[in-house]
Amino acid sequence: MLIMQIRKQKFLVRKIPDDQQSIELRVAVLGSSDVGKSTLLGVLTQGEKDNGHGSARLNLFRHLHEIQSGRTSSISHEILGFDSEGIAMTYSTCRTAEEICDNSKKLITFIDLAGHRKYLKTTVFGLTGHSPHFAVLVISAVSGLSGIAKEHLGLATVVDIPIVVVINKIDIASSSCLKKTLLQLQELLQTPGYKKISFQVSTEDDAFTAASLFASDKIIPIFTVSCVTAKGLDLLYTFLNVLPPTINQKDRELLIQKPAEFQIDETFHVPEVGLVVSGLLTTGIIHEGDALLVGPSDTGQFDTTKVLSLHRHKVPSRVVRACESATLALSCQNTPLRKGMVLISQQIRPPVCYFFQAKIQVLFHATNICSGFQASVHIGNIRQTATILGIMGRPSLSVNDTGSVIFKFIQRPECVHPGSKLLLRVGQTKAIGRVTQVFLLDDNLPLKVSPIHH
Ligand SMILES: Nc1nc2c(ncn2[C@@H]2O[C@H](COP(=O)(O)OP(=O)(O)OP(=O)(O)O)[C@@H](O)[C@H]2O)c(=O)[nH]1
Ligand SMILES: [Mg+2]
Repeated sequence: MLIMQIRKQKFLVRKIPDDQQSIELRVAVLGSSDVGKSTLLGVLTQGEKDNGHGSARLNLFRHLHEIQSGRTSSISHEILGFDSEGIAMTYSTCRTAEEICDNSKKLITFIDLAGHRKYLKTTVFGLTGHSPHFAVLVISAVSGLSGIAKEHLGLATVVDIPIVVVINKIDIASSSCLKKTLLQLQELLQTPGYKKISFQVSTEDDAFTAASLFASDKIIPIFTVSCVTAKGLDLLYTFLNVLPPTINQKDRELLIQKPAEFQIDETFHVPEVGLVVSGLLTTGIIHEGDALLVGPSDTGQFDTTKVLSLHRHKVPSRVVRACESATLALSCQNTPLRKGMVLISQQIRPPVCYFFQAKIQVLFHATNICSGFQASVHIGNIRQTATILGIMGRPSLSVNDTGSVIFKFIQRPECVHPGSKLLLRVGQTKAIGRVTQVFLLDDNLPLKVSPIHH
């Protein structure tokens, strides 16, 4: 489906104007299988109700097996816009993604994630690698909070991503069932670890209040909706429309002035187009035609490449600025590309390392974490197994302990910035922290963290 969209766009000549800047919010959608995540996104972005048998989700699927099973397995992106009057720009008000972008002052990119436990790794990558501003946790009013929903909620909380809860399927839930689900959720949010209060949104005024309290990180808003009757969706639209941007224009200008660095989240090979990467531009600005470096390769090298064309929100564009996600077609080069790599301006000396140090806090582990322990480490778009080589000043770490740890990536070097957030995960074991220094591959010199701004 994505390939078809990119192919189709090859024939579109008009591009997003260079000076058009809209607010972009990335929203990850979490929750267990079958609660209606894809359906909710289908209904919000298409502007048409679901039939209760999966009609609304069809546009979001990317693989034939997803259409056949009805189950999301990969990460897909959908856009919803709002014009200057706050009117939702969907595929029912606009014919194309281009029209949605043209007419919108604010664009929301939804990242549809898989609910089934067997895709948990991909879902965690969606939370860490795709850098969402916040997450929507969808729960079915009928079946209530499942184990995996609790796990998703816990993960989003530990990686510090604010959460909005949507209780779906209220059309088929009895009022006692809905009450039970609400109570279950409120009880969970009162347990230690979740320090925020829940706020049920029942009126238009509540939606405004929820947006302002949510922006100052005080509450977890709860919406009750049905994708079949559309009940409650107007309040969700209002909330999404009035939610302020997460970064002010001045801070963003500072990021735009830095040299370009683009995190690669996904790579594709598109027939007739060639090599395509998608991800987030964290700093700087990239124009069509720019020459950049891409890497690191398995040996830590960077290759030169050229940006042949770029798309934002599936629409051809000439420029992408810091804090925007984009899809770039690159000229062929020798290194095979993978997610976790970066595209950087030729002025940058990238912090590539095998070894790095991080201050971590163990959130859950049954016994003690000692030297030699291996786990999957997520740092932004990087996901790789790393070994703990040593813990500073102590032999081991157990639950709730905080310590400074030296890691080594087991497979290949990565580009890691001191100060980056880190999530460590294997089975039930979870730890979070920040990278404090990296040991550069070239000369093994430590690159220390600059003062961290939380
Ligand atoms: N009655 C009713 N059915 C709904 C509603 N929302 C979704 N459904 C149905 O629930 C089923 C599952 O929806 P999906 O959107 O595929 O669920 P999902 O959460 O994306 O599932 P995974 O991709 O496996 O994680 C579909 O048959 C939908 O038609 C709703 O509000 N009411
Ligand atoms: Mg789905």
